[in-house]
Amino acid sequence: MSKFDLTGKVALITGASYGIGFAIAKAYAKAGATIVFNDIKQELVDKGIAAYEAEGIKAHGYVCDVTDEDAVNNLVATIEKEVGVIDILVNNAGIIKRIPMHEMSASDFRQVIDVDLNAPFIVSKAVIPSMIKKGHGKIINICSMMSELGRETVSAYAAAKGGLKMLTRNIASEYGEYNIQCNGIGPGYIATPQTAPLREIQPDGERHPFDKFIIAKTPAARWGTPEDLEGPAVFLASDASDFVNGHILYVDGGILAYIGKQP
Ligand code: NAP
Ligand code: GCO
Repeated sequence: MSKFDLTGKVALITGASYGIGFAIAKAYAKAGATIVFNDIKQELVDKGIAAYEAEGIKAHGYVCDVTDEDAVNNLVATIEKEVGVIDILVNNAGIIKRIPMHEMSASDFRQVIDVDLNAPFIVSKAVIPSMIKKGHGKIINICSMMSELGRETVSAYAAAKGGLKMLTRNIASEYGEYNIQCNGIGPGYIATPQTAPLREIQPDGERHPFDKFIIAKTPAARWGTPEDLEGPAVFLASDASDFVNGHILYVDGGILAYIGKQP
């Protein structure tokens, strides 16, 4: 069997009704995995199930707010009963609030940290005991370029994603001996609903200034698509990465390596 085959594996991808999580789940299904996902609202879970069905995928969808520890523990117990022990966890659910730090409320800051950092801790903690019993596991945290770099208005998000990079390394350090590999994927700028405001066509018909900026800063000279993340995600979920641990795989078109094109 190919080292990239996920047949027989149960994969939980959080916040995967659409966007990056949906693309990763599709790729896992194509590689043979059973797909489980959650979202906050039933209507989104229903929409997600329909979207997976349209791709020929029978996904298991559950309503769960990943910041709610009791709800997450119940979710994992329900999945283990109804689907099977989780072999692959992708901590994908995330939010961003673009507010200048001096104008950002502490509650807004805390909300971003809660979803983007505390929740990956909560969900990882919930799945690790069964992974230890089973003798293997894959945890993939969706980090960001902001795990490495900052920019105006994203202080909470960068702090969370920087913390998620180190949580990834710590899970790798603490659970590697149980044959659990924990790695991160650091997407660059990907065209999803989360970045739609940065790509809006301006009233004068021009591209958004930030859109032009990112194109000039990216050697690939384009925004990434969720599909660009499929191969890296399958690699990190498969036997092919059994000796890769604590690594953040940046899928960014080269932006982190590049000073940017002279205007
Ligand atoms: P997105 O389009 O905003 O989707 C985020 C998903 O997470 C949505 O389904 C959302 O559900 C769900 N979610 C949010 N809070 C949740 C909670 N408390 N409990 C459960 N689900 C929750 O984002 P995306 O662009 O696909 O990004 C997915 C991940 O990649 C995020 O962690 C993001 O930080 C990261 N990332 C994105 C980019 C990019 O350029 N797009 C780059 C680097 C990293 P609702 O619709 O109900 O809110
Ligand atoms: C922003 C963007 C970024 C991307 C991504 C980059 O406002 O700068 O939303 O944060 O989402 O995280 O890797």
